[in-house]
Amino acid sequence: MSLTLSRDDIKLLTDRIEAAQLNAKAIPKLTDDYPAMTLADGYAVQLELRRRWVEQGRRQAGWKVGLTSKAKMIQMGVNVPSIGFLLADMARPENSAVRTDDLVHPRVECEVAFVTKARLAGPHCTREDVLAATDFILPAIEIIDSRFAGFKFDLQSVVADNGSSARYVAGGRARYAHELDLGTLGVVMEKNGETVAMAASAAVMGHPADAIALLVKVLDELGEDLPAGSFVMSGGITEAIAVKPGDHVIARYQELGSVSVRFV
Ligand code: OOG
Ligand code: MG
Repeated sequence: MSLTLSRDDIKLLTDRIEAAQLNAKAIPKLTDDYPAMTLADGYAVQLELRRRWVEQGRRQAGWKVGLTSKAKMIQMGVNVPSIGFLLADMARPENSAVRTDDLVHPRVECEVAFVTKARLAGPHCTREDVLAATDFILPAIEIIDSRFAGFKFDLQSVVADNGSSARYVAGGRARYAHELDLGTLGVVMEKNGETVAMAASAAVMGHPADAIALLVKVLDELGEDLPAGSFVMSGGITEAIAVKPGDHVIARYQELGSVSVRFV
């Protein structure tokens, strides 16, 4: 797929996304003004956003894969996975109070996170390659926040918006991948003491390591690799749940303990 946007358009759309993120103010999806935008254009905007922020001194911690489960695809009406980058300053401590006044309309997701110990690269990365390069697994909660009005978008727009990345909380109990059956881990999400979603990790492409393999293939298409020491989230297992100030969320994972977060 090729670029339809000029360098100037890419800069202009990156300005829009950057301002929406920094001011926590929703904007129309980018394809309203640029209907011919392609997936490659979306990644060009995401790359420009990453380049600017890294240049400003923000550090990349890893990546996230999104729209990897049926539940998420159905919820968002997009059926192709996307990737986004994670900055170190988007991380929040477990059980901390996460502000919502700097977010547009936050939602939470339960995800299996991987921390890598070897570089992964190339167009043929497999589940086995991912597991061999995995240092350990952590349970995580991702706090996504689309910058598009009504949390409505298409694939090109959400990719430009860095896959709705906003905050993330890792915690629980770290485990070696070989100690787990990563395809069958159950997770229950509770909000304010009530169960709001539940599923098993197989919901993520059959096995969450397959989502990491997909990430490596997308990175390869973008001319990049996944360095050792990366923190990678494999995608929401259930649909995402909206949160507001005062809410308390806990994700209870089989074998991995639990992760919690509060919103203020
Ligand atoms: C896009 C990001 C999806 C996931 O885990 O599926 C995502 C969105 O739904 O806003 O992070
Ligand atoms: Mg996610």
